[in-house]
Amino acid sequence: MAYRWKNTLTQAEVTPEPIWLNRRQIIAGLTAAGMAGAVAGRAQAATGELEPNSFEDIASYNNYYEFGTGKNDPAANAGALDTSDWKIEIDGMVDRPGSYSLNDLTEGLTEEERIYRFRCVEAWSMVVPWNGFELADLLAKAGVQEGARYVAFETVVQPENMPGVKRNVIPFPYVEGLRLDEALHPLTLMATGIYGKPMPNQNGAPIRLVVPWKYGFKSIKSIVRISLVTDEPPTTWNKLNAREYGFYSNVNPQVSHPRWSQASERVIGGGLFAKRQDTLMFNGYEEDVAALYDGMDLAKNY
Ligand SMILES: Nc1nc2c(c(=O)[nH]1)N[C@H]1C(S)=C(S)[C@@H](COP(=O)(O)O)O[C@H]1N2
Ligand SMILES: [Mo]
Repeated sequence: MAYRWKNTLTQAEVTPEPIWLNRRQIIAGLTAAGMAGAVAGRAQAATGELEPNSFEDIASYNNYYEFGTGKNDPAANAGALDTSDWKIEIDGMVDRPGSYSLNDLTEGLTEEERIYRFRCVEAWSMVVPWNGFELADLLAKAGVQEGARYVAFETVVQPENMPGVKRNVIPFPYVEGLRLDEALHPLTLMATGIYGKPMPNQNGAPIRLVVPWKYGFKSIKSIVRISLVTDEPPTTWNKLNAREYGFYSNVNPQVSHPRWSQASERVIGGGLFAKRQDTLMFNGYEEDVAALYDGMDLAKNY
């Protein structure tokens, strides 16, 4: 896999506005592939004026409960994660089910970098330069069968390597899910690295989901199973507290968490100059994803 990478995007490097408007005007006429590119490009342009967080920020302030509940626990403990000979089971309603190595899985797929906003339900945020490929491409390889409506994901469990699993801090394996159309959206990424480097263990090595318009807990780490299913799959935080964590969990500044407001977020990094900023509808990806939820009551389907 080849990837291209630039550490930072300056204002001059993002598409100049007049050209950009032009692309948006012709978007209706694009093919599916062209559309995916345009959406990704727009996401890039939308975050292009933002400075990605440092590698150190991204790899040292984490949520990965298998390695402990503290923000520093994953960086301290995830060195023990065994990522050798990684296999992902693809099962359910697919034409080509099986146990795939990472190489088998990613062969022929285009790896790119995507600079995305990342917003945790706990009301902090970062900007992360991910490397990865579109989940849609992987699902196309597996061959999604008619009747599949949801995609379920599962994280590895290695009790001997995972202090949080040993102590049962929450039920494991960690599981997550997306509606099929969310899974197929061009913004939905299977990430294998950050800053052009292999994914740090604490960020979900060797491969994790990234769904930038949803709260961070939807972006499940260290995936070992992907299942195409008919019914809405159980998801870890929803099982733990359905009133606080819904299946959709789209970033929405107007829908408060029962215990705190989601209207603004603490920006990680900057040390003494840490600041708060307003949270954006769908985390800034409204233009690209709002149509997925046309006619849905977003306060009910939180
Ligand atoms: N398996 C697993 N995946 C997980 C989590 C977890 O505890 N276990 N935490 C989630 C939460 S709450 C967030 S905010 C993000 C954090 O990702 P990061 O540490 O790369 O910033 O991972 C998500 N994926
Ligand atoms: Mo989170």
